[in-house]
Amino acid sequence: MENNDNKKKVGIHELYAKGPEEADRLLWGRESDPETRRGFLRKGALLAIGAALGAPMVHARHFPAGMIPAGLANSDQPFQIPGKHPDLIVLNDRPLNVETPAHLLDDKLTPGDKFFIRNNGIPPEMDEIDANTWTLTIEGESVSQKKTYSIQDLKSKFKHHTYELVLECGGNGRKEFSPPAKGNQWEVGAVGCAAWTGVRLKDVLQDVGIKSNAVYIGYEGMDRHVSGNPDKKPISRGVPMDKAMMDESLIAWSMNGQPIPHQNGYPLRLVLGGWPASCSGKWLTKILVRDRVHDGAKMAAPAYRVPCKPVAPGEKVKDEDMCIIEAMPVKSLITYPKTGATLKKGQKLPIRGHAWAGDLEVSKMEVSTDFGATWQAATLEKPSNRSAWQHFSASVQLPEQGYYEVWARATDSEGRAQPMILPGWNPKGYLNNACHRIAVKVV
Ligand SMILES: Nc1nc2c(c(=O)[nH]1)N[C@H]1C(S)=C(S)[C@@H](COP(=O)(O)O)O[C@H]1N2
Ligand SMILES: [Mo]
Repeated sequence: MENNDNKKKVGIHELYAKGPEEADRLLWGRESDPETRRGFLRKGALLAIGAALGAPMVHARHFPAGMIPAGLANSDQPFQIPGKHPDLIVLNDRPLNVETPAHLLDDKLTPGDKFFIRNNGIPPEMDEIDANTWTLTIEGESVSQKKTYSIQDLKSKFKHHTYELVLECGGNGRKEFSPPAKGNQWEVGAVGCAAWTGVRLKDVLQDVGIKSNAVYIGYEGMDRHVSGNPDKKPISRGVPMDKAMMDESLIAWSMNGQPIPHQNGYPLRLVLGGWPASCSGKWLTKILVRDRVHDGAKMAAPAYRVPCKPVAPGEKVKDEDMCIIEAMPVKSLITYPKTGATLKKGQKLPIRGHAWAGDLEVSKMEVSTDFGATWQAATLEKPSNRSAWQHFSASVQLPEQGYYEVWARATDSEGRAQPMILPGWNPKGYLNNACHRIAVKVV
């Protein structure tokens, strides 16, 4: 059974928690009549309440100011993010950070409603976004001339490409770090692989004209800093030119043949598969071509960096000894069965999952049911393209009644395998690619 205990409420609940007066001020403003305490909800407030309730409040104009919608009052009500599967796990609601339980990643390509959300700031509201007037500007020290494109320009000027690309948060697996690392306590589900459609970043950069001194690109998006300070960006990261110029590096407007979901960057985002997903800017408005390593928000140490040399758990590391994370390490996930599955003695247990390895290919996949004493080869499919995840499957026989764990281990094309236990502790809790384990019982 799913456990909703760790699911928190959306920001609207916190707003009501400030008391009816504050809620009144923020939601109803002057439009509320103090005599009758009736009034018109502000447009933004209506949307926020609709989002929190999972449906628009039809008779909103009759709803008394200051009253808490009954649909929000029950603290047991599962939190529902519009367009997202109800069983996703909310780790934080301001900013919104939501992970996918492993068994919900069983699809070959992760559907939009199951794709994790990692926000560093406050996304633009849907009613602030107009895909028809949206523009992307390419500028920076290393462009010959600044240039702006509408989404229509991108679609009509450049060849369209579709690639299956893995996005995994650099902090996926942080929960296992000991001593613990601050930040979202991701378990295993800050990862997904979708078919992204757009234009190649390199085609656009070539059209703009790039100077020979270009070393890095950086992005800016339309989201706002949580402080509300308009001069601060929540995040503005990037990648070296080599990664930017790869065939698979996309400026995308579509995910699995649909518009990109709001929380995943609608209407336009960068998709740089295989690297920390923090490089893949959402709500993309600007790309900077830099003559130096990009120095936007969350590029400086210690964000998205690990010690350049291994350190002991808990050790303090100086900023200058922290190096930027590039391609993500080899990893895999068992997506079927779900942990806790039971089967009858004599039944064979089918196992499925995915494996990925940054910009490399996964060359071997194995499973173990005896805590790693012996390993059995799994069937591993080829990737559709570079930086796509690869599906694996196996069938195991469990000898007698009792508790078992299924462990899965991937090895990349350079011979590096996933470790069984947490690899290289680091202060910020990045790059945990330890083997995934699930529990099963034979009864
Ligand atoms: N504009 C913008 N882009 C962003 C972020 C953000 O907060 N704002 N978060 C980054 C991080 S840290 C991750 S892990 C991925 C998450 O992508 P997703 O929310 O679509 O899963 O988006 C990246 N791009
Ligand atoms: Mo991330």
